[in-house]
Amino acid sequence: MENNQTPKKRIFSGIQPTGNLTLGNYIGALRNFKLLENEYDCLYSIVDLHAITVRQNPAELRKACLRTMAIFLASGLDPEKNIIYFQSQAPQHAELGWILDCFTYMGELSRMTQFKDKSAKHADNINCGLFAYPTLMAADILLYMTDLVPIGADQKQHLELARDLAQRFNAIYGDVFVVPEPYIPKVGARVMSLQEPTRKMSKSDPEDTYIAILDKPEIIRKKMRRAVTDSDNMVRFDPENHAGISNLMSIMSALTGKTMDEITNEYDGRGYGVFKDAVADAVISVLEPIQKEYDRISADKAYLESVMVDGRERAQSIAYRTMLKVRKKVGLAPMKL
Ligand code: ATP
Ligand code: LTN
Repeated sequence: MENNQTPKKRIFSGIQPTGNLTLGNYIGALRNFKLLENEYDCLYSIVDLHAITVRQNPAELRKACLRTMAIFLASGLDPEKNIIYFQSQAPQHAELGWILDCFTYMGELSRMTQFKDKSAKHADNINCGLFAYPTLMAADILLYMTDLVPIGADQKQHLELARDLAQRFNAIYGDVFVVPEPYIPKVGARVMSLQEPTRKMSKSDPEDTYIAILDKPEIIRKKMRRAVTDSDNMVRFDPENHAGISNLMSIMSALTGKTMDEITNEYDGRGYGVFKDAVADAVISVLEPIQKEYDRISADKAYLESVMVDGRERAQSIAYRTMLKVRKKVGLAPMKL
């Protein structure tokens, strides 16, 4: 880089390798990653340490890790422009996570909506990792001196904690961490479940509630047709009172760029069947090319491995420098006397 250029801002985001990535993950996160790669210095992590906060089948998790990496690449992310890597392969995440735990109050973590939701869902396994999930997420972000964090609206509360922790740490030890800002898309920040449209679409919910990025066209059409809507056939955007149809409109708008008014003008009065088919067409035309790339990339193990090794080396070299600073500030035993 030439001296007269200001350095690019840094972006960090993570996706858990749990189950099948959904249309929600694509619209709320992945496709925005691609839009940012030229303007920013980006790290995108597959956060497998976060995934084990709920019980996982080891063989499934291993597969899901590789599948997620292949989907990142298939959706167009360039592994040279972006650092794409597995969280657990840069051990500094766990190290900083622990240190930040020592600066986080129980009360702060108890208020987290995701913790409340997930402990209700997994009542037999409310473990300390699930509770401390947000401090590990803060560590992910702060390790890389991140300026901006692209996330869906559901992660805003966690990002607030990362900001609070950065500020708290800096107030004690001087300027160590960059205080990160959220970067939430205007449309599609919260794609809702097809069956319970007042809840977010989530890859750990039952199959029929979400569209997976790898779902074949006939499955997408079937799931769309079964999506919950009202019984009056009106196509109007009113998420409070008509969550189902509004969700389908948001998906349509996010994928085609049409405004809600344009969608209403085009489809109102023509019946939900027609509209649902049109939404299915829009989804299929975005996902089909990604699926083709996915098939190609996931068959090329040598390529996947080279991305994995390169990603972790680049991530570790940044993380290592941050940890030297943090260790020194906190007063941990020096590596050299
Ligand atoms: P899980 O259901 O397994 O907890 P998830 O589907 O919420 O997972 P994550 O890996 O936690 O997926 O999220 C990855 C990214 O995708 C995050 O930035 C998150 O905000 C975004 N995201 C997840 N679900 C949606 C959704 N329904 N709409 C928009 N963005 C979403
Ligand atoms: N908690 C996020 C995934 C995640 C993340 C991150 C996102 C883990 N670490 C750092 C942004 C930045 C989720 O559940 N969606």
